[in-house]
Parts: sequence; structure tokens; C-alpha cells
Amino acid sequence: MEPLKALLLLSGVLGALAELCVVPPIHSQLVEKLGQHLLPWMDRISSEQLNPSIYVGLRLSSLQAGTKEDLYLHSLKLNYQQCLLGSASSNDNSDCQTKFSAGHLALYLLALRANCEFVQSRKGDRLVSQLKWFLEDEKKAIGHNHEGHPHSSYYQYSLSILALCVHQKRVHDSVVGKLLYAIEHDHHVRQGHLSVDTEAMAGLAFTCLERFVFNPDLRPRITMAIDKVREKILKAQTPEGNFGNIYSTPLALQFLMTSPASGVELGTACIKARASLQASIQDGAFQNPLMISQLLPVLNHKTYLDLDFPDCQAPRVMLVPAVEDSSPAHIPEVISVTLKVSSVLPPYKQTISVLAGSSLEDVLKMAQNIGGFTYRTQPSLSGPYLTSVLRKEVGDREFWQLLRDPDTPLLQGIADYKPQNGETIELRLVSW
Ligand code: B12
Repeated sequence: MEPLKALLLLSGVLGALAELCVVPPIHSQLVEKLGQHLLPWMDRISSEQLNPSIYVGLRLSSLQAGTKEDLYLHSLKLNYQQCLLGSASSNDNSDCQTKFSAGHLALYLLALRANCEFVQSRKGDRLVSQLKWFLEDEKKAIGHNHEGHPHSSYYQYSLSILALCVHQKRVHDSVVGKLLYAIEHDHHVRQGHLSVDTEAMAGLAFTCLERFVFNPDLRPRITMAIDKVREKILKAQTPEGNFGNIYSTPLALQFLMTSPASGVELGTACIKARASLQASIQDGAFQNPLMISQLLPVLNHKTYLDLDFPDCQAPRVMLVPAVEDSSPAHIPEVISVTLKVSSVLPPYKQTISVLAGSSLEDVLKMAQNIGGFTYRTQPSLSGPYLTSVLRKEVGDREFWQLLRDPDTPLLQGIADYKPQNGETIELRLVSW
């Protein structure tokens, strides 16, 4: 048989065995609208508001923001390098250390790769060392017998491995070993629920490690872990098509798109997920810049793994700011929302009046203004994170969970969630 024919036959056989996760294109106008949401966030360049994930998402998308994008990267570099590499003795620096976690540093390294830069020079090496120290520290927190937990989360642990890997920096086998063990034994499962986001991030990290084969002895375990992650994510698909929920679907798809699989209905699952994503985008479910930044690569058939060899010359459509809606404002309607906190003594319950379209954060502000209620937040890449309610601060591995009465956890944070008239929202202190 001619060599070409033999090759075609072989690829045909392999193709029939292995299924690919392909996400069919979504209407370009919808994608542009998502990109437009990011533009105002790119004007916020104070160190607290900078978000390297936005830069990564945009660079892996089909869209570009021209000089705004260059300026944003410049601000990221100024802030991160000054902060992370500043003199350890200065007060400023200790302030920085609390502002930027290892997860932020990992995202910053991904942003550099998104601009086709490798960490080089002494400064770059120090950033890499910081991330490696962080992983060593987390490894110690997990402990020899895997009985502990990372101080941050397995999500940030995986993100850090991924960032080092796309910079082709070796990660110690024992560090990888802890993540393998966690995935093999479901150690990151929280309250019995699988965190699809965490699985997907771990899957992306493993797939990168598999590509670079730092240690061939680990390869079979890594390959098995990738298969296990895929299996669990596919099992977590809902009847609507989401992997986990709508907001974990982008990262899940990023992972599923990186490796073909045989013997599973991967292609069909991804087409179903894409349909659900399209419906949610049309419904306006994607407003949060972090969520958009994880989604945009998927809509451009890209994943964080493309950062190993990014195509920085790929043509991208220039974004233009959205035109303000000038339709006449209608008379504002007042709605009632009941706020309930049972995790404190005495329990708190109060009905608050706010304008329709107000966020949960507006409700909390109003309750605080009325009196008898207090809360505090901390800025994060996803927006304001609720850390204290009625002076009760979260303890180790605790968080203030947001629920719609009676027992439905919200899928959005306080700044994004808009309660409906008559709804009761509970703030509940829980362990994770
Ligand atoms: C780990 C995690 C948690 C942990 C965080 C604790 C910890 N020490 O890590 C726990 C379990 C406590 C948690 C809680 C919540 N989470 Co969460 N979380 C994540 C996850 C998997 C990773 C976040 C991360 O580390 N990012 C990387 C680092 C570098 O960024 P960072 O900004 O520094 O990270 C901090 C914030 O992300 C913050 N955080 C975590 N979750 C959320 C959610 C919101 C809305 C905000 C504002 C902040 C926030 O905690 C991180 C650590 O300090 C993401 C998944 C994802 N796809 O991003 C979901 C994710 C961000 N969480 C989500 C949600 C909905 C929540 C909750 C609102 C759930 C609820 N009903 O109560 C609460 C937050 C409530 C509050 N108090 O404000 C959604 C947000 C979707 C959206 N529309 O924006 C995501 C995408 C998961 C999902 N697929 O549903 N989360």
C-alpha cells in the first residue's frame, strides 16, 4: 500500500476511535458584546482592581483592545513586579504580599505568556521561585499523609503548576504527587459536591505536564488522572448541558478541548454544553469580567494550554465601546427583599425595600444604613467577597454562603446577583 494511503487509513481508524471536543462557533456579535463588557474594567488600573485573568482571556479570544490592551499589560507589570519584587523591608511590600496571592502571581505569569513572553532575567527567576516556594508551603500544609489541606485551595495549587508548566519550569515531582493524590482520592471535594472548576484546572495542569514530560516515570499516573478528571466532568453534565453549573462550564470545556478521548461521547457532550452557553450568554448571564475572561478563549477554540506556544500574530477583531442605551428611563419600581441570618445570635431577619434591579450588595448596604446590620467585604478577581456579617468574621475554611430561601446556593456574588421582588436571601456561615 502507498505510504500516503496507509497514513490516511490509520488516521481514519484513530479518528473513529477518539472523539474530539469541538465547540461550534457562536454568533460573532454575541462574542463582541462579551468583549465590550471587559473594556470598562480595563480602565481600572489601580493595583486592587487589576485582573490578569482579563488580559489572558482577551489575548486568547478573537478580539483585541488595541493600545488599551498594551497599557493594561504595562500596568500589570508595574504593579506585580514592584509589589512582588520590591524590597522586603519596605512596608509597601508587606502590603503587596497580602494583596497578591500566589494565585494572582500564577495568573500574572499566564498573562506574560499570553504576550509570548517567557520569564527571564533575575527578576523573572524570583517570580518563579516565589511560586515554587508557595507550592512547597502548600505541600507541607497538605502533609505527608495527605491529611491536611492547602492554605489556599487545590484550584490555586493547580493554577500555579499550570503557570510554571507553560513557562516550561520544572515542578517538583512531590508537588505534582500531592495533586495526583488529591484527584485520585477526591480530596478537593467540598461538602460532598465535586468542584468542576477545580477538577478542570487540575486537568489543565496535568495535560500541560503530560506534554512536557518532565519525569517520564510520572506519566502513566498523570495520564490516568487526566482520564479520571474527564470522566468526572462528563458525569457532572446537567440535563441542560452544563458541566457542574453554567459558570464552571467554560473551564470544563477548556479542559475537555485539550485532549481527545476514546469510548466516550465527548463530541456530543461538548455540543450540548455549547448550546447551553449560547442560551445563557443571550440571557445576559455573563456580566462578571472574570467569568467572561474564562469563557472568551473557549469561544475562540483556545484554552490556557495554548499559552505553551501562543500565536501572538493571530488576527483579532478590534473592540469598540458599546453604545449607551438611550431608551427613556421608566419609573423606578420598589421591591421588597427579606434578608435572613441564622448563623448568629440573636438571628437576624428584616425586609428591605430597594429599587428593582438592585444587586444583593445594594440590599446589604441598605440594611446597614437602616441599622441593626453590618457586613464587610474583601476585593477579589471575581468582585467583592463577603467576609463578615453582623461582626462575625469567617474562620479557617469557613465562608459566608449566599442562598435563596429555602436552600438554593446562589451562582453569583453579592455585586452580580439581583434579587427579585419577594425573595428571601439567607447568609449562612458554613465550612468548605
Ligand atoms: C475556591 C473557590 C471558592 C472558595 C474560596 C475560598 C478559598 N480560600 O479559596 C469558597 C468555597 C469559599 C467559595 C465561595 C463562593 N463561591 Co467560589 N469559587 C472558587 C473557585 C473554584 C476558585 C477561586 C480562585 O481561587 N481563583 C483564583 C484566585 C487567584 O483569584 P482570587 O480572586 O484571589 O480568588 C478568591 C476569590 O475568587 C474568592 N471567591 C471564591 N468564590 C467567589 C465567588 C464570588 C462571587 C466572589 C466575589 C469571590 C469569590 O475566593 C478566592 C480565594 O480568596 C472559583 C472557580 C472559578 N472558575 O473561578 C469559584 C467561583 C468563583 N465561586 C463561585 C461562587 C458562586 C461562590 C459563592 C458566591 C457561592 C455561594 N452561593 O455562596 C461563594 C462566595 C460567597 C461570598 N462570601 O461572597 C462562582 C462564581 C460565579 C460568578 N457568577 O461569578 C465560581 C466561578 C464557581 C462556580 N462555577 O459556580 N468559592
